Amino acid sequence: MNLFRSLVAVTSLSLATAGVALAQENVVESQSYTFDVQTVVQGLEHPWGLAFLPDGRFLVTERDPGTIRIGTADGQLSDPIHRIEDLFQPKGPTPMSQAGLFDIRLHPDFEQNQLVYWVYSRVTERGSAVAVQRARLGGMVGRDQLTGVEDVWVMDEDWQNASPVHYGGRMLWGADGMLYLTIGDRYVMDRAQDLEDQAGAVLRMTEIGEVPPDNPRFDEDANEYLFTGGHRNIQAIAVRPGTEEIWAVEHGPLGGDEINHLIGGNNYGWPWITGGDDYSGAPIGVGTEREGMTSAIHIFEETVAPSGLAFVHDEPALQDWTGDMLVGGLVAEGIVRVRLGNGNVVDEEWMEVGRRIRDVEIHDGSVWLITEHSDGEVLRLTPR
Ligand SMILES: [Ca+2]
Ligand SMILES: [Ca+2]
Repeated sequence: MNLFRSLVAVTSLSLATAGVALAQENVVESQSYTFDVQTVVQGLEHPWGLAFLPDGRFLVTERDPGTIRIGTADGQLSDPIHRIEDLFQPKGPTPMSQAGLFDIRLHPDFEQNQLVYWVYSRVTERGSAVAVQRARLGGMVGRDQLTGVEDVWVMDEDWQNASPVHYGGRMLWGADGMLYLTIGDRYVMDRAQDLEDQAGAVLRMTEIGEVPPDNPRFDEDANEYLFTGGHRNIQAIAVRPGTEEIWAVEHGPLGGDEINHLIGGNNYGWPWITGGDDYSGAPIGVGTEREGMTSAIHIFEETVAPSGLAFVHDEPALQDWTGDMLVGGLVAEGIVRVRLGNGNVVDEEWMEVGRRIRDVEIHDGSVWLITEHSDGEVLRLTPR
């Protein structure tokens, strides 16, 4: 069974040794490194978020069943340790639905408090709300449990609706200890420029979902959770190592995926300023600049469909890439490595993996990816 499409950059090799689920070994080539690709676990249902525990195991979310499982580097995968209640799913078959369980991240003080946070689409009377939930991970290895499950934040009723797309759904702990949450425009583009609206934005909140006293000020009607506005749909966000800067890679319209350095109080312009065209082919917006709006640092010429972001930092095995962004791509079916210099992109390298990539992590000298399929996998790319 060849899990990978036949691609120039991916060559099947005969497998000398096989672990529990290391069913296939492949190679991804880049300018600096040749990576061996291991399928660490497979059979996941639309995996969405991947987060490593201090003991080296990982948490992985499955989108539509709304489940959280634990995996190990040697290919073991637990049964679900948790299933989200009140998960929103559209009624009837909706093949394009993006609803379900999204990102998962450990609290910055996880070793002290064992708190895990995740983002999901919660069912409500008005359809669905983006919500952040947390629980404490406890129990013994092999009998892990999430206890004390509670919603720490639920999107205001005014902004809830039943659209099953453009949720955003990534979260991040800032260097300031605040929780940053991305919410897409819910496929109603003008919502991104309504700064009262929690959609089409990045929100900033405390660990218990409250408005921090030092949130940026937009105009007096703006939503008090707003950190940045004017976004289409961000699913790739990270702190740039060695700084407190927050960077995001955003799904644009056709040919308009973009990189932004997020500065609190800024409006990133969607749909007024953007690269690319509407998926219908019609032009959108007024160009790529407008007064009072922040232009993208970079607009990708080809569609990435950016879905996860990790910076390379302090990784001897990936020394040549120190400081670079690794962007996972659904449409790119691989990773795009981006080097920043002087506030611009100075190098861009596309590496084809042959699978729709949903999240990227760097751990233990390897690049770890999850693939977003209904038989999704955790892949480990280790440089030779
Ligand atoms: Ca992750
Ligand atoms: Ca923009």
